[in-house]
Formats: sequence, C-alpha cells, structure tokens
Amino acid sequence: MTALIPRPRMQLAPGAVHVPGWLGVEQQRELVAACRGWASGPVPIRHTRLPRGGVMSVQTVCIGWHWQPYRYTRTAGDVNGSRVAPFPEWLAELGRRALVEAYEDPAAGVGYAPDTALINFYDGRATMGMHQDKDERSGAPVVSLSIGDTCVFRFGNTENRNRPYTDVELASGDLFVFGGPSRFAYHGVPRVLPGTGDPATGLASGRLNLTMRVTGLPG
Ligand code: MD3
Ligand code: FE
Repeated sequence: MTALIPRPRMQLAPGAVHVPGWLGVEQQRELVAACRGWASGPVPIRHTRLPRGGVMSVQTVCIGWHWQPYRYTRTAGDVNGSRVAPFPEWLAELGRRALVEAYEDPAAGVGYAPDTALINFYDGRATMGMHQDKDERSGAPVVSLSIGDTCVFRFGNTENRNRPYTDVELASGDLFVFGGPSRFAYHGVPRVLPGTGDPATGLASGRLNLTMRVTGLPG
C-alpha cells in the first residue's frame, strides 16, 4: 500500500536503521512463497517452547541453523529431529544489499555472510517480549524484513528491558538493520495491528518477520 503520509528512513540509534518500504510487493510475494515452503518442512513451523514450560505466542521456523532457547543446532531436537533447510545464497545476497542500503555505504555488505534466519509468524494476538539476541557468537548485524500486518516494534537500550525505549511501526516491506552498538539492544513486539497488511503480498492475514544473523558457529 502506498503511504499517504511518507515514512522517512530513520536511524533510531547508532547502527540501528529503519528503511520503510524497502521491498516491493513482488519481492514480498517471493519471500512469502519461500517462507511457506520452509514453514512446511523439513522442520515445520511451531510455537517455540521455553525451558520453564511456557510457549511463545509467535510461531517460528529456522533455516541454516535451528534456534531453540538458548542455542543453535543443525537439527531440531525440540521439534522433529530433522536437519533444518539450508540457508540459500540468494538470501545472503539480499542481506548484503540490505546493509548497503541501510548504511548508505557500498562497502557495508562486503564479507557479510549470514548463516541462519529465524522466520516469525504473528497472528493478530501474538507478541514478543523484550529480549536481547545474544546466542550468536558474532557481533555482525541482524537484518530484519517485515511482511503483512503492521506491528509496533519496541527498540530499547542495551542495559535492561525497561525504559528508555522507542516505539516504531514496522509495516510490510520495511527493512531494519541492527548493527554496531545496537546489535545487543533489548527489543520486542508489543502488538500487531490486524487488518493492516496488503493481501497482494500473498499473506492474507498476520505478520511475517525474517531476521538474518551470523551465528559465528563453525561450518
Ligand atoms: C535488534 N524478532 O526474532 S525484528 C527475533 O519482529 C525478534 O519478529 C522481532 O526479535 C520480530 O529475535 C523483531 C527486529 C530485530 C531482530 C533482531 C534484533 C531487532 C533486533 C537483534 C538485535 C537487536
Ligand atoms: Fe530478537
């Protein structure tokens, strides 16, 4: 959907850059189709179980490496024991182009080699609490792509899960890159705004978020 009110690109903090509307609708369709494939197997999308008995409201499927709280493995021991799908080269290339775009630096993507992606699906009631992503042994940037319903994304500080934080809306097609000092900031998704997505992406309802990361793990 074309915005009536323009949403300018924004640096929220050093290394944290929001680029609204980076993906066109056709690229979003292709990503939705790829995510549907990954969601169906070899490791099906599921609500991640937390070690203390809870279950995340978000549904997640991983490629390259499988994440479960709080480690990465090649096989999904907490789902069906299968090896996750490989991380495709076309997605790594998209990640490098995302860094070039966000940092407005033609060299920003050189050497960036993401080896895992977490694909999160939010129905209208799903949320994600404030957390840090620190199971990766690398300080390389995280690239986030959003498709479908708009959400409220809460970007906090590196000290704790409380204020100060900034709320920004992430809409379909938006790119967000978290590098440098922002890589280990607390963040979360307090709510999604149902009915705000464009069905032309192939997603009739809900929100998809794909984050690429570098695990820093060997081979
Ligand atoms: C900032 N996902 O998968 S994307 C996650 O929309 C996660 O599904 C949210 O937080 C989502 O871990 C937020 C934005 C994001 C992702 C990873 C980050 C922001 C980040 C890692 C470090 C700092
Ligand atoms: Fe996160």
